[in-house]
Amino acid sequence: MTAATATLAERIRRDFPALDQTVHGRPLVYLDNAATAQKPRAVLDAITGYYAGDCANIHRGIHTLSERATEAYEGARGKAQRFLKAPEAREIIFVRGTTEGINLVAHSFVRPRLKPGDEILITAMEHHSNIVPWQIIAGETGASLRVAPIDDHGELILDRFERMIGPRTKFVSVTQVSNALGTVNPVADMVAMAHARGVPVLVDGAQAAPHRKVDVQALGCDFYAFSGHKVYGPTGVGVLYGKAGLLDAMPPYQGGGDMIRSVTFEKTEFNGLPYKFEAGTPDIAGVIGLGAALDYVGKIGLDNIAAHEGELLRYATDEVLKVPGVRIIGTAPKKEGVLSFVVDGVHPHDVGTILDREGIAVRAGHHCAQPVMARFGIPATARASFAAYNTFEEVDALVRGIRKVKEILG
Ligand code: C6P
Repeated sequence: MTAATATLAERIRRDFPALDQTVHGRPLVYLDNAATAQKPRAVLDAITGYYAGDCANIHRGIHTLSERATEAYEGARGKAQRFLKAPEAREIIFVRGTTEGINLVAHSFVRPRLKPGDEILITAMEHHSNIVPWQIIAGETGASLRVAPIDDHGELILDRFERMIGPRTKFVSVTQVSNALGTVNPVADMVAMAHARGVPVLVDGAQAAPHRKVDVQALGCDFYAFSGHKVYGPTGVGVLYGKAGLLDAMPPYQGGGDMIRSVTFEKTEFNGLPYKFEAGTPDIAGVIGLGAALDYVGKIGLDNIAAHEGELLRYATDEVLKVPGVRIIGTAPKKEGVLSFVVDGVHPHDVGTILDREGIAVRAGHHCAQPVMARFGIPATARASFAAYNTFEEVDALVRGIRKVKEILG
């Protein structure tokens, strides 16, 4: 631990009202950040500010409140563009979250290109959101889903992945960071491998965007999706980045208001980017809150966040492994933010329940990654996941909690 990183967590904790509470009489230790992160006051204020002062629909009215709301909403698009280093603001589509971003690409971009015998390639560490949409469109078109394997550490077997990209591969969709294992994938290399064979790639950034700088141009990916609520923003809002040329050529995902230029009963002319993909009144407050969250993260600095969380993960890994009978699931050399573990003879749900009695919030279950659990031959894990505001003392509390689990049930 360095003084600088300790100061970072301690300084910013005060920005998060939810952290300042007790649970079952103990100070809350919130280690379920991969599920959703807590929100800083700046985000809560931005949401309240919209509802209290600027509440109006966007892109429609010429009145002042509507103009203010539109400005804040479109301002957030610019923030998301800079956050991802996307070349153009119109390449940023506001969606409900990573899940909707992936579904949009599956249905508007990939499905129309599929014919029987075609393949979509994913990896064995994907979240259900990056499996099920592909299964659905494969089932509808006679295409199939191929899965690149991972090794016993939870690391992608890269040469197997590369060899699986063949003439039938029409699309590759991969996670940058595994939510169940913490593995960081070499996505820039994976994109290059796919592009060398002319195959477009979507990167699921749900667990990466909160923890590291993302540069979609450096990654070279065609699409990138992340969720606002894991980046200290509100639930119900996220971002899909797509290369303008691809988005332009895609049909809309949904029809409705705002995504049209003109409508008659005979014909509709669609709006341009990004509005073609934002049918209906969006989550205006959510988008504005997301903009505030990206500002907040930018102020702290993703490099500082990454350095702090890296130290927390190393410390937690060392300390948890000192407890006899605890096994870490996911031991790839490059990991981020996530410590999944099992305690010999104790069901992970019981681990989660006992930790909760100690005020410690972890997730226990399959983490919406059942195939990962199957790969490791376990039904579930307990998962501690870190954010910028977590401290080394909280890791100590987690380790004490695990020892208590062992005392009670081990
Ligand atoms: N993982 C977790 O506890 P949504 O639900 O659309 O915001 O994000 C879906 C998603 C997609 N990909 C990855 C890698 C994810 O981790 C998630 C969400 C949470 O691990 C909730 S299941």
